[in-house]
Amino acid sequence: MKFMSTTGSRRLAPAYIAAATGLALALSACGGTTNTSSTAGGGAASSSSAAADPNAPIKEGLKVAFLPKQLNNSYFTVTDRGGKAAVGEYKGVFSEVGPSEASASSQVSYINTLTQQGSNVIATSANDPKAICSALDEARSAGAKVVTFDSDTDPSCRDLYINQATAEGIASTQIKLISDAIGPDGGDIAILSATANATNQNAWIELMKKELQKPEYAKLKLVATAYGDDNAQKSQQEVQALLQAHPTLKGIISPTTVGIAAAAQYLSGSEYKGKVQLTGLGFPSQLKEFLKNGTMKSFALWDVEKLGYLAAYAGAALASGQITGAEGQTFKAGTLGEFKVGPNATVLLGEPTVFTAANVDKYNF
Ligand code: RAM
Repeated sequence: MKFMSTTGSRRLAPAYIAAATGLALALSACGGTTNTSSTAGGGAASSSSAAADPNAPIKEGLKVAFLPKQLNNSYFTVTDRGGKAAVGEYKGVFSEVGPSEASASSQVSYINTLTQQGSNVIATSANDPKAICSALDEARSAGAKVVTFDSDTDPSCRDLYINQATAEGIASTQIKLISDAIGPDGGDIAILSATANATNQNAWIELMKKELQKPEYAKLKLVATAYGDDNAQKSQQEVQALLQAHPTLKGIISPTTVGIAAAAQYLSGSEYKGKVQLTGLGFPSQLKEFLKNGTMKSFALWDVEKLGYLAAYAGAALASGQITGAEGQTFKAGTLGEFKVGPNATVLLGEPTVFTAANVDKYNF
């Protein structure tokens, strides 16, 4: 898979992320308003073959629903906060629904309900590439536009995928970080992932395996992949099991905000602190103490709030006829500016940022 930036030369570095929390400013206008969108529905949404009109105004009163992998995961609290801010800006009606655990088909019943309620936009991070496809097909037949963000479905099941950063960049960054943390002697490493079906984590794992084949990583050996299901307790149990089963383990990569926080917590209070390295994808606010107490040296993430904000604007652009999802079309995402649709109906947010003890205090998400 290849993802392309809209804004080609747009290089989004730490400063870009630093502005993230500014979005919170826009929160007040949204959500609670019972600005019911009785007319915003089916009309434009069902005109699948209509040409895109980049100058079409965003319709008022669009019903925009965010359906995360699971509700009790702070990653999605932040994406959905960004989504809510965007929906408030364009005077839509925001809602958030979702399961309490991230199993493959746990989102299906929520999609069905949203379809019945006449949602105009469903923005979802998929727990499985296929399990929600027929429910999404029904939603689209009923006139909804479907935007995936964070974790994609099969591309045929949605109108657009908002990618947080290229999968290749996310994978190579994590391998580089674990390699640097362990040092030139290398050794055995393991991955602590989220759920076994997650499209995003599985894509990154495949690309990390590919990256490990490069000569510079010849001394790193991936010995196991475990799944903590984005559940803190299970993630910690999996870390313990990895350490017991692989006494030679030198490092763990956890490409999930839930997994990495649980692993850091466990390692920090154990004999392995500073001996078994840990990196992956996590929130600066949750992990800074572990950078400072010697449990971790670095980790990465992207601007989570802006991911939700962009997804909400992309959904509105689709539902208002500004774009249809064809490559090369452009739309404006509020304060983030203009984005272009890349290949495979994908829009790219930016690039991952690496956090270390030296820069982590600059970030407050
Ligand atoms: C977890 C989820 C999410 C992933 C982040 C990095 O919160 O699994 O899908 O993108 O981690």
